[in-house]
Formats: sequence, C-alpha cells, structure tokens
Amino acid sequence: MTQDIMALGLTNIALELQDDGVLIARLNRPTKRNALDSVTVEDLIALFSAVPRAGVRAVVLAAEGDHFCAGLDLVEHHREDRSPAEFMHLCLRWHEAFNKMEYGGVPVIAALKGAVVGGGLELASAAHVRVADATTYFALPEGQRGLFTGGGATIRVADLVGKARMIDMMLTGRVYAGQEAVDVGLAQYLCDGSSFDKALDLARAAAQNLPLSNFAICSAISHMGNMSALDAAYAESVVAGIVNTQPDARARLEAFANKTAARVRPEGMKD
Ligand code: 1HE
Repeated sequence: MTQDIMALGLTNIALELQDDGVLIARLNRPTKRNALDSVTVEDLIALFSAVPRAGVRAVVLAAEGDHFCAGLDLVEHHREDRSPAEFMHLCLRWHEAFNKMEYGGVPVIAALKGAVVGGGLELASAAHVRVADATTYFALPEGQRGLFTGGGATIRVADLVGKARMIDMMLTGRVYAGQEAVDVGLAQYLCDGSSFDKALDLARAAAQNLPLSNFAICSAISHMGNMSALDAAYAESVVAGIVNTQPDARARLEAFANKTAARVRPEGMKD
C-alpha cells in the first residue's frame, strides 16, 4: 500500500520511500526558495491526505536547496491580485494541508535549514518535531510585507513561542536562530551537522513504535489541546483504552515483564 503514495504525481514535492516505511518528502522549488504557491499547497493536501492510510510509518519533511521555505509565493500573490474571498479560500486550503499534517496520526519530522519564514514557519509548525541546523533561521516577515499570517501561525506559532514573542516577531521582523530558536520553542533540536540526517534518525526511531501509538501521539494530543480539561481527560481515557490494550503491544509488555526489553536510561549510562 505504501507504493500508492509514490503514484500521487505531485508537482513540487519529491518523494522517496525507504524500506522501513519512512517517507522522505522534499519541497522541490529551490529556485523559488520553496515558496508555497497554490500548486504546492494542493500537493501538500494530496500527500498528507494519503499518508495516514498508506502504511507510512513516519515522514521527514525536507527541502531541496539552501532554504526550507520562503512562505507564501509573493510573486504569484502579486500576479493573481486576489479578492478577499479568493485569498480566504486559499488560506482554507493551507489549513486543510497543515491540519492533515498535524492531525493525521503519522509522525512528521521537519528538517529545517536556511529560511523558515512566514508561511514556511507555518508549515514547519504543523510538523510534530522540528530539527534546525547552523543555517536555520525563523521569522514572520508578514508585517513588513503589508500582510498578515494566514496559514495557522496565530494558532501554531503562538503555541510554540507564546503570544508576546509572536507579536514581537511580526511587529519588528525579529529573526531567531541557533540555540535561542530552540530556547524559545521554535525547534526541538539544533544539530552541528545536517538537520536532514538528524531528522531521518528521529523518523526512523519513531517508525519503530506501533502505528496505533504513533497515531494517538500525533493526533490525540493536538485534539485534546482544543478541548476543555474535562473533555480532554475523558478523551484521553478513551484513546488509552484502545491503544493500551492493542494486541500488538503484548509482546512489548511481555519483553518488559521478562526483563529482555531495554530499560529507560539517560544517554551514556550503562545497564
Ligand atoms: C520567492 C519568494 C517568495 C523567494 N515568493 N518568490 N516570506 C517572505 O517575505 C520571504 C521572501 N523571501 C526572502 O526574503 C528571500 O527570498 C529569502 C531569504 C527566502 C532567500 O533569499 P535569497 O537571496 O537566497 O533569494 P532571492 O534572490 O530573494 O530569491 C530567489 C528567487 O526566489 C527569486 O526568484 P527569481 O525568479 O527572481 O530568481 C525570488 O523571487 C524567489 N522567491 N522567496 C515568491 N516568498 C498564508 S499567508 C502566509 C504569509 C507569508 O508567508 S508572507 C511571505 C513571507
């Protein structure tokens, strides 16, 4: 079934499926700094609509060229001279794509480099894990362009960095990079080498988990964030009822019980 995903015929996203079920999806408009035109947004919708039912175990979302993503295609936007209703509908397509990523139940690890700006940061913030390298920088230049965010930054970026930092980024054009970007929550990892290699390692590790566990981790937590604490606790117990009794988990529990399973240890500590 994973093969079906290779037949999607995407225009601006290149796919590579690995034997362990990890799918590498690369934004593939490097000459335009992977700016998100309407075709790429439709590609993202097609891709992340197919991923949950295609047997993909984890996705590395990466990019060709030196920059992850320059955000909204400003040249297309200028050329199209859109009406308010047209742009609203375009934003709804962005939300369709990013919601499918965030709520799809399959881990998406973003390998970030160069510019992760505007809608590029909105895209990255819909991934479950963000990996930065020494070249990666984050910004929301909408304010300087006479624009506003339309791809979910008011929800996801505010969630990552907090309302005050997001407002500062938009008002002043503040750019975050390096350890500071990790400290404020824009990325969970900063690596010396390639963010792609690290993201692939993380995706491979996540792909070892049972798919139903990953489904809960990569959909239920986001859904529960939208609920009252009372409803979230109820939903959590229902999800745990299903996940924690899955037959596939029995072998893992048995391995723990008979002491053959790895113990949880900090890095470097011997058993
Ligand atoms: C683009 C775009 C784009 C590059 N739309 N074409 N986003 C921004 O405000 C970021 C705008 N881009 C930049 O600031 C810079 O291009 C970069 C820092 C990302 C890269 O700089 P650099 O020097 O490597 O490239 P460049 O020379 O600026 O651009 C190279 C080409 O990419 C050029 O095309 P060419 O045909 O003239 O070669 C650029 O036009 C093209 N390009 N970025 C279209 N964004 C749902 S609302 C979301 C709101 C937003 O996302 S606002 C956008 C914020």
